[in-house]
Amino acid sequence: RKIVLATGNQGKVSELSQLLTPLAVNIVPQSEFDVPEVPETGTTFVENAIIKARHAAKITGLPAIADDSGLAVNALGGAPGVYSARYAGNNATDSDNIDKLLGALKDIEPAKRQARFLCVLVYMRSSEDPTPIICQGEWHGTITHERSGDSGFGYDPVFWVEQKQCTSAQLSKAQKNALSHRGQALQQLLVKLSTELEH
Ligand code: ITT
Repeated sequence: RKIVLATGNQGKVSELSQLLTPLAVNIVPQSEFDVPEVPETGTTFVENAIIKARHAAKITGLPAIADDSGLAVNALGGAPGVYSARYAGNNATDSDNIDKLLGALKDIEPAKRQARFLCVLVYMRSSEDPTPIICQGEWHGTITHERSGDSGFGYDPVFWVEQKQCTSAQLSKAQKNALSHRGQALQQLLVKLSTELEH
């Protein structure tokens, strides 16, 4: 049995693959198929995850899992939110986005730099699935003034994890998955999928 992982983000593929190994299915990254990018026109993580999962399921004819996620910063009224990947523009790199974020928070004192990562995972059995499985996770932290660490992806180098006294880019993949928004959503999805795939 095969499920396509509907993401073009290698950081997500790496984290998701690690936790999905217990499932008795073959998780195939979207890069192994010809899946063109689809415009993420939704205004919520749920809408965008459904758009991506439906698109991949339609093109491959396989069930699909998609991840829509982002960073919501309190002092910025929840921005960049669903626009996290394109915060500094359409072709922005992770580093451009971090520069923009640190600039926007330049004058914000340490006690007011709270943020959270959000993740929605969607599983669609087919492109027409009327009851997709939807799981969510949330991870609280604060935004540092400088980058530290080189693991992970996206905003990890500036996301301070109080419990570990380091940024999320200084955690191993397993440590990050045990705490993160994506890890939490994935734990829930794993429970639901393992029951469903037994039948
Ligand atoms: P796909 O749509 O192909 O999955 P994407 O990177 O465009 O890849 P999103 O639209 O969901 O995905 O954007 C998510 C962005 O949020 C991502 O590019 C990072 O900048 C940020 N982000 C999400 N999860 C993160 C994490 O665990 N660590 C750091 N940054 C994260």
